[in-house]
Amino acid sequence: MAINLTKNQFKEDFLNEIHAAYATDLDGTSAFDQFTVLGRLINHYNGRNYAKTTKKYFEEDQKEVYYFSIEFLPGRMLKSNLLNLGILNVVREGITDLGLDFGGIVESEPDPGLGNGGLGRLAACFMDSMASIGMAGNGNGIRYRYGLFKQVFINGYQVELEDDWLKNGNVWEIRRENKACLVRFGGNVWMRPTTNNRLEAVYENTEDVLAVPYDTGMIGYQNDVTNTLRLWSAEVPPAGNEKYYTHEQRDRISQITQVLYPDDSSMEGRILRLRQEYFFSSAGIQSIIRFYRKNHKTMDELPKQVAVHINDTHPTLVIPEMMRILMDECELGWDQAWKLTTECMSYTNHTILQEALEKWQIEIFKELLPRIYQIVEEIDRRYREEMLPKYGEDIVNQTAPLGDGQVRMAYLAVIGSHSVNGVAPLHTELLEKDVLKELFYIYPTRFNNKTNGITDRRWVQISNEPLSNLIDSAIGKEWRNNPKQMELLGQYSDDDDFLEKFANAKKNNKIAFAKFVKETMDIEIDPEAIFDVQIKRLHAYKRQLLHVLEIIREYLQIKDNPQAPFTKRVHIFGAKAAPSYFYAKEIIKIINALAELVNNDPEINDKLKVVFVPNYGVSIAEKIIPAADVSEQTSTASKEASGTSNMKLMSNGVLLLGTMDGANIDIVNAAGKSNAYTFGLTVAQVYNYYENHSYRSVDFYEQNDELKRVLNTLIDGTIPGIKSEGQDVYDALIRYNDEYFVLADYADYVEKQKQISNDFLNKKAWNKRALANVTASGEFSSDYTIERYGDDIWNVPHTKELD
Ligand code: DL6
Repeated sequence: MAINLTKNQFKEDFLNEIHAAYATDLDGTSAFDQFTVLGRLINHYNGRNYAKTTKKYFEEDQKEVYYFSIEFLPGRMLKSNLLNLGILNVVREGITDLGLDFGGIVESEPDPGLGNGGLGRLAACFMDSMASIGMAGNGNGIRYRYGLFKQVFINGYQVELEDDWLKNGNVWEIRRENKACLVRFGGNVWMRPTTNNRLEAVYENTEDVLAVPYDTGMIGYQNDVTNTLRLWSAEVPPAGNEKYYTHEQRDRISQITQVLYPDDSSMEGRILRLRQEYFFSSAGIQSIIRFYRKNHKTMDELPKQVAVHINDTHPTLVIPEMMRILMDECELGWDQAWKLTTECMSYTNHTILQEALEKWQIEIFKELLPRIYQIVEEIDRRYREEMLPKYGEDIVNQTAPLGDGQVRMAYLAVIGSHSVNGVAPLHTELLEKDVLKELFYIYPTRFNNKTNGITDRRWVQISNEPLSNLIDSAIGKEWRNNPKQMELLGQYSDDDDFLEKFANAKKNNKIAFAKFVKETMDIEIDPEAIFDVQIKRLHAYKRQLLHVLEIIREYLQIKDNPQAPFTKRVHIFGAKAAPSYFYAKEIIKIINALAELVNNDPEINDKLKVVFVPNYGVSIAEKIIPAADVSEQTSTASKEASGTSNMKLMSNGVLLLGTMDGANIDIVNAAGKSNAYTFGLTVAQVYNYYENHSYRSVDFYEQNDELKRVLNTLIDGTIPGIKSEGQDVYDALIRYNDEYFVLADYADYVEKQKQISNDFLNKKAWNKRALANVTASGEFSSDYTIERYGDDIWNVPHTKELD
């Protein structure tokens, strides 16, 4: 239910809260103060519901999901909380009545940078969906003091600045010091016989870290449910603990929750990452077991009450940690502990890239986590003992948790879980046939697919109000509860009047984005142009380079023939590169150098523009997506597990330009092939190249004059802003045989880009195809994804009926 609040009541509450918080009248407050007061009011309005939800789960002894993720990327929460409480309009009107700027207040909220990309945003969509479909679900992660990093461009280069997002506090979180626990690192551990014939773990010289939880309410969509996202902060244990902490140790402890993904190119960085992973895994499992024991005398019911989800390999240590607690603290034997643990655990794989399947050197692991290592060793020993007679040495050596001097996290996650899923049908198939094929052979029934999803509440209702209002006026509001109802828009596909309104909504979004670009980047862009968007992490496999080559091609085309007709384009990028990923940073520099060249060439004028919006994150995405016309999803076939920006763009009426990879395939199937542009090698062709070692990028270079000319601009001074970057990319593509088949896909990609330029001119046909994408987008709502996780993996019910 929406909260019952009148505008006048709200205004009175707001003014009272301003006085209480700041002891001043409105005119003495900043936009951030006003935001904080709104946040406090929301907490006040929702506090009882939040408490009620928690109590209900406890009293009814409900099974709960604990979603462990190293990233959560929730975005700003003010508007989403207001929307979910059903008071967005009342509050906005009240704020405006008071003469304040609602938009400015929204913008003053820091955007928590607690994630890097799709992985973290998916976790945030899942939190929103769990609460909104009435599922008892908790998030468990790390409260990074500085998050990822703030990206700025200096002379076109990415520079990483500290993102001090917590400097003015965080109105949404509740510090729960009474629920803190200790996490132990290092030292020695030995097993001492006890009087009741057991072995007890004795720890010596450990470094103990206090894990303090900060809880944030995840408010469900107008259903009185509020779940919890629990983020842990590392602190020095309070005085009174018998241990003395040196300055160095104190520093090391606070480092644990300083930044997301510390640079792992050094040993020190790798150790820190492992500390982070164990820290939040241990703290989370300790708090789950502590809570369970309040209601239960034995541990037998644990899997009936608790589902622990391992989001990618980072939280895999929940498996040995749960074993540790069940054996060392709850005094269970190995077999029972293992049975309970595997029944609780489930794992999602999010990548097929070998480099992203985490492995830890045994030496480091053992020293940092001696007791956990003993348990992993025993898991490994028992796995080998059981599987060797059945599957033989080769398969067992390839799949055991320990091998090549490393702890192999993905294998440990599969072996210790009852369910393993990929995130799109193709991805799951590749896990089964390739990446994890031996484990699939051993555990065929464990594997399943759960296609990703996104929440339309943030990605349409909040970020695209013009479109949302139009949908309401056409098919009513039920789609807001049941996104599949967007199918009803199909009836308007030939309705000129509706298509015009639909086009107007897009145009208004484009005008708003153009204004933002002008104000923040001082670049003038024409809302009539095609807004061609690529927003995602910068990675070679995602092939932002194809897009770069297309910009160069278009640039040369205009320069060759300035008077020829040209469909105007704005190429829009948003992307961060990992700080130690040199090649990705070179690509950023090239894009910025191209922007400099193209945007300032009077002959190009406004035919072509390049906009690389710095510091890409949720809030920037909310501005770009509603304004987009073309969604570039150009990964090499087989490499993108799913992609989710493709789904967000789809539900905002954007036509996909993509390879048949990840969830692009499902989007094209849903929207219809004629409503998307697909190009490039198929997965079979890519694998064929691998198997026969037959790819020669230089052949593509030699055989395509246009491609040759475009590539040569990287090294011939055409783009004055670049130096070695151009040469490095050129070498990677030609001398080092183009790992991701950019040149093989170039011609087809360009062909589709030309079609786009042509098709865009027929406005009506374009709008009709854009609408077909919105109409078909409902099935990619994360509400349905979460429903499937609940039914098939977690066995946790939800209260809301979905279509
Ligand atoms: O499942 C969420 C998201 C997928 O949509 C992306 O395709 C995938 O790249 C991403 N995976 C990761 C993990 N590491 N890597 N690489 O971020 O997950």
